[in-house]
Amino acid sequence: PVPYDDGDLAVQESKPELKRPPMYKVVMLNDDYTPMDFVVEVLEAFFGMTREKATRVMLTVHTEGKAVCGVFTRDIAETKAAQVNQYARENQHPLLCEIEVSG
Ligand code: TYC
Repeated sequence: PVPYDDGDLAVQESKPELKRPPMYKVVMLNDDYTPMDFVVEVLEAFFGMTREKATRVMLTVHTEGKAVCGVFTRDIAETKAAQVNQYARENQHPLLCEIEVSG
């Protein structure tokens, strides 16, 4: 509140001016068929991971069932997941990413 805020809801300064955009996790799912090398390639190409990081994330997905590839605004998360799913489909692999609200 500011000194001249009389509590009227119409006074803009009585509410926060800015809200952070909701963030979305891109989650990669395990399956029994996609080759490990292909998953590592995808994590490098679409999420900018080093070979070492991509290998760690791939193995986490493989052993835990899923792992977070990154956290983005909604548009970016949706685009990344769609790009991965399309690229996997084009290469006849069942690999899938999904998005979920973070926090
Ligand atoms: N489970 C797969 C295999 O044994 C490897 C794999 C890892 C698949 C991660 C998908 O997101 C994935 N070939």
